[in-house]
Amino acid sequence: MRYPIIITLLLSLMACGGNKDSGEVIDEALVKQADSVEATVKAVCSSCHMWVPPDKLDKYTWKEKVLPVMAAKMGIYELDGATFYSEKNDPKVPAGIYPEKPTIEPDLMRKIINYFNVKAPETLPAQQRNVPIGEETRLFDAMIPSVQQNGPPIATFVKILPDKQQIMTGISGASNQLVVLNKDLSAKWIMDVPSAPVWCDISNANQWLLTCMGSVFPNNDKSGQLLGVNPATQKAGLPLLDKLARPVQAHRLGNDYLVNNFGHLAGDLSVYNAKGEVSKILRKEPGCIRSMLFDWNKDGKKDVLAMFAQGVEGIYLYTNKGNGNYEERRLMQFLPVNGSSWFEIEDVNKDGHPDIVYACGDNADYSVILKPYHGIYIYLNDGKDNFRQSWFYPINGAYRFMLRDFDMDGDLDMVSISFFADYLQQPEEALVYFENTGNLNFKPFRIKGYNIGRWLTMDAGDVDGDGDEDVVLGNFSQGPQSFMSTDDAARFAKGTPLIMLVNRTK
Ligand SMILES: [Ca+2]
Ligand SMILES: [Ca+2]
Ligand SMILES: [Ca+2]
Ligand SMILES: [Ca+2]
Repeated sequence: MRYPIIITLLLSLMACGGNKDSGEVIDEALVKQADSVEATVKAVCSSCHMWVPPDKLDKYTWKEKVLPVMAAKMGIYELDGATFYSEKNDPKVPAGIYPEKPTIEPDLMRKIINYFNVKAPETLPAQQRNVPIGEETRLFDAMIPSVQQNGPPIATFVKILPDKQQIMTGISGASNQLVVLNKDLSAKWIMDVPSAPVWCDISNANQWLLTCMGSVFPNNDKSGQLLGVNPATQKAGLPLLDKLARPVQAHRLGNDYLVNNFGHLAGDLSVYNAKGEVSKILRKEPGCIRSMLFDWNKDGKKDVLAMFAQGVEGIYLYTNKGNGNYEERRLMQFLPVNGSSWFEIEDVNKDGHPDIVYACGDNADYSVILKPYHGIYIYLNDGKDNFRQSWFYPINGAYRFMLRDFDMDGDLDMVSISFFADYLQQPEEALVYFENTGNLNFKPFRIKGYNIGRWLTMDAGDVDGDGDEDVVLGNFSQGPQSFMSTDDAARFAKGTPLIMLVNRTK
């Protein structure tokens, strides 16, 4: 995730440097030095991204994982005998990512390293949950398909087609396929596609837009495609767009296409015309994990909302000014250690102003540790697009959620999944049902099936046509095996590519 985001883990393994001493006594002179350079350190770090207070990561992670990568981004590839990992020799990395010469003095880099070493805690505090994940909900039954993927399941997306009572899923691995299932989870049709299918826009029933990511695992290739799939013939012609940088979503925008080129070190959110040419770059930044069309200012024209999740993390509004012009405004900004993973726009408190529900939990980059600030947040809009946190529930590795009135009592409930759950200590956080109990409070329940797959993708909709909202989950059994046992990993790899949570309300 970022399976898009997923898998930058390789990088973190390669960062190298000193030893892993903990509990070392810090010299008073070093403490003084840290105090004296604080303003400078803030200025250096803030020149590229939102300032991350030292208490957001532990000492070891700062020193051995994050700061070496940051040093390389500032043109410092070696320091005092340590070599810092970079991708500067990859010819596909665009110019300007890695400076030829250091942009700061090596001695300042030493001071930055000392600053975080002095200020950061030995370990992060534990997660604070006011309400534990309670008993198992009786709202859902889990249904498992009879047909299974050859080899470990790698479901790259799931999508419910409620009008047809069908489910679409993407399969990656030895082959890449788009699979359409009937509501009993039997296969209806299967189509080979050139690379991992990760998103499908079905707004035009005669030509679905299928985003194929190229390389799921992080690299600087441009090998993704946008396919036009005819569901009647179950075929796609030549790609509508080709050589895309790890696209993770595309939406139909009139005759144009809005594409999240998630990329890796480089990427963008761009509009392409019908000829396949870029007609507008909305933001030239990698990490656009989620975009949506939404009429934010209620003028009848669809605006674009987009979340970036790599280095610079935030949610941006692109107000549609007509004639293909958009005006950018940042709605929210998040710490680059958050690992932003998903957001939805809902008027949660029904005051007429769209609110933001947000998840963060990607944990495959440079700081693979459990983070007490991972979880799901509700930010209420004051009517002037200022957002105030009104609710937070911590979930390690929170990856996605769907807001629906699952119990049909008139208010929005939520089902969430986590891809980097603390599988060893509290595996039930990988799949949670939050029942809305009023006044913006939610009661968490475990859901049967939380531990039979590694849930990366989900969708909600009425699959079986009985009037209530069902949920489909996709198992991406590969990827970094952090926070899990070998038994867990083996169980996910032997599991089913997807399950359906059949809503029992009706
Ligand atoms: Ca609008
Ligand atoms: Ca609201
Ligand atoms: Ca409800
Ligand atoms: Ca249903």
